Amino acid sequence: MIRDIIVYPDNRLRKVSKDVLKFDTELHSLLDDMYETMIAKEGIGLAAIQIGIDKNILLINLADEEGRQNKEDLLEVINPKINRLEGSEIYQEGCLSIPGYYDDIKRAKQINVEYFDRFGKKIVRDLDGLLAIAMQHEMDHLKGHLFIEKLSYLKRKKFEKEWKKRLKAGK
Ligand code: QAP
Ligand code: CO
Repeated sequence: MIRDIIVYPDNRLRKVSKDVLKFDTELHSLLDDMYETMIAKEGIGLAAIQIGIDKNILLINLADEEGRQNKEDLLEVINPKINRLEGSEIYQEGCLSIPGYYDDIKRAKQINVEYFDRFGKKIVRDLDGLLAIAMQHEMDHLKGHLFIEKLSYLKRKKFEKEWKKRLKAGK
């Protein structure tokens, strides 16, 4: 089932998500709904809170060299923790909850993360490139944070002004 995406400045996006305790069929159907929603909205990453579920769950599905998203590449990430952050890198980010806005954001270049898959199996991985960026972006959602919070004061003011104008115009 495709769910609605919560859009900025909805306060639900500020909630801190909680750990998943049961790796059951209910979790599996939530993961399936998240995947369907992310693909339908043309996203490469989605956190559960973006559909109003305050659980530590996120998906990442990057495109391959041909620009296609393959389900075999899907990462289902439950209760993630970052063990190590290294280096830094700037990338132009976007977010399904802030449609149409993109800006350069600085994050760690390489990370070591641990998380659980849908069966409760523990995974430990080193990530770099877009995968590392996406993981940090999505993990921020689990703490109630959005990428626009990392903008400079002036850029944030400009964003807020443009966003208000857009909301007023009913878009
Ligand atoms: C997070 O972002 C991310 O504005 C995932 O109109 C960001 O899937 C991962 C999207 C940067 C890696 C790098 C954004 C779709 C999708 C929009 C997304 C829009 C339609 C964003
Ligand atoms: Co996002």
